[in-house]
Amino acid sequence: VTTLQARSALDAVAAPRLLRGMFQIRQFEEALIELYRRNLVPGFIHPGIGEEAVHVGCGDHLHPTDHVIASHRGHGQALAKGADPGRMMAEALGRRDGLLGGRGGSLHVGDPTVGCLPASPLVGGGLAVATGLALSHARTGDGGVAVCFFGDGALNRGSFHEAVNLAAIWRLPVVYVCIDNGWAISVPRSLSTAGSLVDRARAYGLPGELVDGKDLLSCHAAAGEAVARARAGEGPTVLFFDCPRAYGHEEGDQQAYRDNASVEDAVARDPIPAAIRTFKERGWITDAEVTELEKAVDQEIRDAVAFALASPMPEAEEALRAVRPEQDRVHA
Ligand SMILES: Cc1ncc(C[n+]2csc(CCOP(=O)(O)OP(=O)(O)O)c2C)c(N)n1
Ligand SMILES: [Mg+2]
Repeated sequence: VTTLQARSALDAVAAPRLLRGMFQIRQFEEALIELYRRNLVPGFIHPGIGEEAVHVGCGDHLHPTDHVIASHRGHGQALAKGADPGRMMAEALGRRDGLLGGRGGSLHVGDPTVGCLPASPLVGGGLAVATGLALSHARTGDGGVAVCFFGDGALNRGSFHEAVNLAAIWRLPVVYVCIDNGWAISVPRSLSTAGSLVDRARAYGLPGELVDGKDLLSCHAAAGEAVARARAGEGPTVLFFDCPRAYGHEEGDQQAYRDNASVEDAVARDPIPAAIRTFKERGWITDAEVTELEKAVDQEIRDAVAFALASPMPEAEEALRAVRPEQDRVHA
């Protein structure tokens, strides 16, 4: 795992913005977990607690016209791309004012208006879509970039190899972001994935890097270089973020398959206090400013929850809208 602090371009101006982003994601998910425990959330939720540094480290380099394909652990990925927390909370609750009208729920959060497309229900399903988006950016020459988030569980699907190979041949403007949390539900990576992760990128002639996914400066540096490379027409990068899973696979997962020490180690490597420590050491932020940021985000998330709870359930006939093109339904 490489620490890339020396390569980081973060400074006193950017630091509070990124810290705010991490607070927003953490508080959003904590509020969502609370609503879930009150039985207000249909389906399952997959919190990404402990992955916030990767989300904001990547999102910070993207323009609204760039694209992100979220994974099933995608709340933070979408928020870091600019999704509105209130409409996202409403989406997770299946409400009418949700980002996708309540059709997608937590598993499929996304906001096409800010370039964030929702997760595929298939692990690894976003890889081909992101590659297609990158092809479209390359064809139109608009300078746009696609970023694809996926977990270590997707590394052995054919879609990973097919997508990365084609993107390498065509030098597409895409960044593949593997968040390696060490697990695919209850299967540890050591039982599913052979060989070195970074070698997988090298096999396709691409730069690949294993980055400390709990260190905001490293995440921001690695993502910045990969996005710049893609934007400059120099082709794809595969980034592997080492990010031990600090939470269950889904809310309610007791993790009986895992020893407590590994959970405790992952929880102890919390990226948020670590970033605050670094920022304070460098004189980029004061305790008072941290408290201010946290308070502002707390209010934002309270408002998001209130907005979501006030939103009605969609009408039944809405369920089939946008499932197929309109003419399909006419001729069906
Ligand atoms: C093709 C496919 N196989 C199995 C599943 C069931 N499934 C949902 S999440 C998951 C684990 C994914 O692990 P990983 O990609 O590492 O992401 P993480 O959950 O660790 O963030 C599995 C196996 C699925 N959704 N799609
Ligand atoms: Mg995983």
